[in-house]
Amino acid sequence: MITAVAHPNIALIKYWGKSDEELIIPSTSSISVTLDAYKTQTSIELLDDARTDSGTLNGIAIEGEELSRISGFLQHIRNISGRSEFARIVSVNTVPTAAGLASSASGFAALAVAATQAYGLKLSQRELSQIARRGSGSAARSLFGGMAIWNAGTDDRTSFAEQLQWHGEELEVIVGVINANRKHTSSREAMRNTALTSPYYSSWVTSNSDLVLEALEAIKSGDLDRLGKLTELSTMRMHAVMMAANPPVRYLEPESLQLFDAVLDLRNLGKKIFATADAGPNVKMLCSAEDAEYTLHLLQEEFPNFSFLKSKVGGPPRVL
Ligand code: 2P0
Repeated sequence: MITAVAHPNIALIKYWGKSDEELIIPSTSSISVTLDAYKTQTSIELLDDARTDSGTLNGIAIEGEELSRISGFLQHIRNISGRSEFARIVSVNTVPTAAGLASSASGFAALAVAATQAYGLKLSQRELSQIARRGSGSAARSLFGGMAIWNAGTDDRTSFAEQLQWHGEELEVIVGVINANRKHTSSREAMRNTALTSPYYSSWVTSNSDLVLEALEAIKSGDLDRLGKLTELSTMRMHAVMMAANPPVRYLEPESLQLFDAVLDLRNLGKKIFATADAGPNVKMLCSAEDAEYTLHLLQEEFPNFSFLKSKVGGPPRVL
């Protein structure tokens, strides 16, 4: 039995839309930071006599569409390894599932690490990220600690994630949980709908690609102010393109916008803090470690009904 632990990541420059749904090739590159908080721990055991894959997630049997997705992912690994045993997996996810807190990123990153090892594959980080990508796009980025870029590429070989070196001050992330319920529309479905129906989709693709290049420069020069503002820009553009889809997709709630406003107020007080939100209402705030404790305290006072959690930047997955 092999057990691996992986962490979620939050997108600074977002991934939203695919150019190839089957291979999960995104229409733009994206950049993320891995969180230390939350984690997924997944164990896998290959069974000589099983006739299907099976498993549990947080103690509940994995069935239906979720099982087909996981089994399809394991089949891809079996095809590469030339082995045929089915597997049993036991996964415990401490990230609230499907609430826009990147549970599928840590989930498929942990499974990719555990399963490739169980099936005896020896892979480079790049190859591992290509495999994780096939489970869930954002999982490719969770194979790295700190910051990572997922290069969009155009095919299976050229679409992979790699490490980025941050040269600035120490960072932390504050997560503001407004609502940890399962989201109304999966990211996969929402991004498909956006690509097919949003009149702004092609502008999103070209403008977000420009933001990736600018963010790479900001990361290289350790410029938190620039990186944070680019993060907010990519966030708002992503939510705008999906709100213009038909039917519209809206993950942000009024409370999410209250937090965005509060972050702006904190910046006006001189604090280095920047807000982002993914496919859910919860708001993640990238901030300088120096300002984290104080800003967390102010946010907790202003919003006693939300729960806040402060996280350091996380490391790569590890095998236990
Ligand atoms: C991201 N999100 O860059 C963006 C921002 C949500 C908003 O990646 O279809 O679960 O499995 O590739 O990775 C969420 O989508 O989608 C996501 P699939 P995934 O983090």
